[in-house]
Amino acid sequence: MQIGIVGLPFSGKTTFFQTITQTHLDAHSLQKKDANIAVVKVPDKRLDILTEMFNPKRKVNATIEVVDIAGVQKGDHSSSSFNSQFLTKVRPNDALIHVIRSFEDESLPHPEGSNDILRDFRTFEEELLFSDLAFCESRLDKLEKDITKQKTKEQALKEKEYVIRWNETLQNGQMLRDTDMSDEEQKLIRNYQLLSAKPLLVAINLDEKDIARSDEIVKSIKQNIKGKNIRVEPFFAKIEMELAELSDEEKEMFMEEYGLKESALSRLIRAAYDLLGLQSFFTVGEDECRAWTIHKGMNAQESSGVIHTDFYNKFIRAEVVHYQSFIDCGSFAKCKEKGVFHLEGKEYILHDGDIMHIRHG
Ligand SMILES: Nc1nc2c(ncn2[C@@H]2O[C@H](COP(=O)(O)OP(=O)(O)O)[C@@H](O)[C@H]2O)c(=O)[nH]1
Ligand SMILES: [Mg+2]
Repeated sequence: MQIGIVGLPFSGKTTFFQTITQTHLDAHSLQKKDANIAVVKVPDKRLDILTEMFNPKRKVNATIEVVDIAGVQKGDHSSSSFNSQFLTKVRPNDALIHVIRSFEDESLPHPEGSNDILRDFRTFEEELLFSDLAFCESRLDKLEKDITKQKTKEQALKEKEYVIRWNETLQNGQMLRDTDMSDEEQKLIRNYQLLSAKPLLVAINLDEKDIARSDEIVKSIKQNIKGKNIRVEPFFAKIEMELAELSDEEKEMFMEEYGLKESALSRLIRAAYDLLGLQSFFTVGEDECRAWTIHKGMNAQESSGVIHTDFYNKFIRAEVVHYQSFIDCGSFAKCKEKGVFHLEGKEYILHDGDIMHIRHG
């Protein structure tokens, strides 16, 4: 799973990227690290608590890949200003984070001359839409040709129906991420890497002087930015940058002073994870406490395959207890006594936060 950070120059993308890679970098992935791509840990308080209880040798968070993508220039309303180099980097991502600048700095002028969150949001949305429209048009040409050939006719006719519908949606100014789609259609759209279909997290980089007003600002923005696979989250790049330099103890004091409950970066990463339709289940023990990433709706057998293909192939049963029930009971023994521990077959659909032990052959 990979998330691309996009937005206008000087909006705070690289600052955001650097702070998350400093504070949430996965120790296992240090070797992989290069300037623009990093494997980032998905923070999870539940895993922290399980780790405290089991005191294992290792704690392994779920991870997600984040890419810092430069290269959108000033919005040009007449035609697409996404160049091919930019598109090549954006297309493979499963979701996008659009960083929008809302901080003031005279020494660093906004490329459009002033801050305007909704204008920047809409300009970028238009670009995504234009890019997808261009794709649909050229795809339709190609499909028309395929329809004339016996070998490709059947598949092309089926696909054409989809592409015509996407084209209409886009012509109406609607993003593909807002529409209902069958599984087959979603798969096709992912293969084509259409941009307006990707889940979008709008990350507003607020000015630190707006900290007291941040709820109010975000509330009004949210009234204008709505949709199925879109979310708006504020953050303060400058404050996060300062936080990243501090020890844990200093961090706590600093956050209290600003009235912050949680690092915004943790919140943003979790929001992106959720937006991607992902969730976690846990495995626990003396060796390791670990959060595993699965898609919502996956069953016990599919989920066990995320750990190891052998577990998938030789799956017998899963012993499952939900995190909250486990915490309420305090131990596995107590869970068994209270009957909250349950034995499940391969069809069992996992819940976010299930603790699972797999029995296999
Ligand atoms: N004052 C202020 N400066 C910021 C903030 N976020 C980023 N900057 C500065 O703005 C400049 C551009 O940020 P950068 O993250 O490189 O933007 P990018 O072009 O989107 O990657 C850098 O000098 C940052 O230190 C912020 O919230 N407040
Ligand atoms: Mg940058």
